[in-house]
Amino acid sequence: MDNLEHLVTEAIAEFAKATEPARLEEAKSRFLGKDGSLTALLKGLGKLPGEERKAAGSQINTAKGQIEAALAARRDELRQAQLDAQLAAEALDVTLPGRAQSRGALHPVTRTLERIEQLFRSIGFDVADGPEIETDWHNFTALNTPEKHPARSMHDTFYLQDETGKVQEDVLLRTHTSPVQIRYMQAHVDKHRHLPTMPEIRVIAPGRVYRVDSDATHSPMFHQVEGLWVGENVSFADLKGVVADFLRRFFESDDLKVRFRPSFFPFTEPSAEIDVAFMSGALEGRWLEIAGCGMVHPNVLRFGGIDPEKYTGFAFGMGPDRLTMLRYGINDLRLFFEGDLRFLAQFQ
Ligand code: 2NM
Repeated sequence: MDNLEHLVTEAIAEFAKATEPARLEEAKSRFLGKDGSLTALLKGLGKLPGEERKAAGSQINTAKGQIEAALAARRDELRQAQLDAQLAAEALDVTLPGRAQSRGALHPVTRTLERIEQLFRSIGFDVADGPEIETDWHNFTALNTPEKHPARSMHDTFYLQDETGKVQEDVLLRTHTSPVQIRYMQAHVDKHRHLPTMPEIRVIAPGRVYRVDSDATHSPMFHQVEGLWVGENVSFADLKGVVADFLRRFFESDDLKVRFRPSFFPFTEPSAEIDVAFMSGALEGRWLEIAGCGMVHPNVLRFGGIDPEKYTGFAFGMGPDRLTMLRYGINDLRLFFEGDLRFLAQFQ
């Protein structure tokens, strides 16, 4: 039967054309299904005379077997192809180099702050902090800053608003860490009120401070470290010794030149600016303004609860941001606060 052979060839070709299992099953039903070509031939057998029917039946069954074998083979092929595609899609190249774990590091200003804290702790200073949202009293009044002082204007100080958006004259972002010193003095006095003489106060207050100012050398948020030493007979000579020793240790330079230049602050009297000059390196011989200091004003001691007739003290304030810029040769303060990893990753 010629057309049987033809049918088998056709089925094999149709199966080969099916590239998806669903198409293959459609092709299958065209040949082997209820209304399929081969099924039609089998149904036609009944019309044939006995002898012929037997021979034709056997030939049709042979063809059916060939078609079924071709179908099974094509099913296997498609299953294998599907598996190959999946394996290719999910391929994992175990020979690729691993992804390097990038190492975190402390912010350069944090490193400076930790270094400053460590150096002051080594000479017996406590490290204190306090709120960044302060009252006008702690930030200005207690620091002997008069009502009409320019620092108190909205031009220089960030004031907070209430729920209705109205400026609260009394609540602000601290402009220096001095209010921490006021709070520390009050707590210290209270803690030792049962003693005949108050133990000395030695404390530094590092932290964030805020001023309305923004350019390459000023950020609206920056850092300060202020120090305070109060006791009986604490003098300006003590101040000079402590500060000069600290700066030489901080910059790891025994021959660092340190000079005190008369100046003015409302909270100290007398007051001075502190300049340093390096004896080597890129900045050799140039005087750099690095900190301010002075003997704590009697009014400030009184606001802290301390009798200025019995005790004296010195205080100083410096900018760790600027110290960090000097230490690493950075020329734009804003780099510290932009969070750009290309900058920060250089301090690992
Ligand atoms: C400075 C300069 C001079 C200072 C004063 C006080 C306090 F609270 F004790 F009065 N703390 N820090 C001070 C003195 C800060 O910064 C440039």
